[in-house]
Amino acid sequence: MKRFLMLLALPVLLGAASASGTPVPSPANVHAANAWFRYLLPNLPAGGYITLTNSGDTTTRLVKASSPACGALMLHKSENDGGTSMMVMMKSITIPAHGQVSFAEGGYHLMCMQPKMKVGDKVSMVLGFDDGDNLLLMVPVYGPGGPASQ
Ligand SMILES: [Cu+2]
Repeated sequence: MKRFLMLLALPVLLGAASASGTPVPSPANVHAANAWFRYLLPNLPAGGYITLTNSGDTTTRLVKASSPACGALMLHKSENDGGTSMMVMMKSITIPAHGQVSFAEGGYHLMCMQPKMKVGDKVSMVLGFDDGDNLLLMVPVYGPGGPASQ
């Protein structure tokens, strides 16, 4: 219910901000590009990939992610520990001022635990930052081969 309310509230907030005539600071000056989910099977988590660019003068942190198509949506990092590949849950992911962080295989990724999606869908996702800002995205869903296979 909380997630549903947040999605509803976002367009209202954006509308109010632009109506006031003041420039709308994009959330934490963070811009997202090349977001996509890799959907495999209904009972397997779907990986989420994205590039986040911080055009601002201050460091920001991604602290949460949610999507109605995912159940839980977690921040993960793949790590290689002495030849064993494993995933670590991240409390936050830092995006340096004037810096960029790419989520990709073998590194940071989003983990969509109970995917309710299919290849060809676009699903909504909200990224939350440590200053309280949210970024609402529509994310395309691809199969195992990713965007290059489409
Ligand atoms: Cu993971």
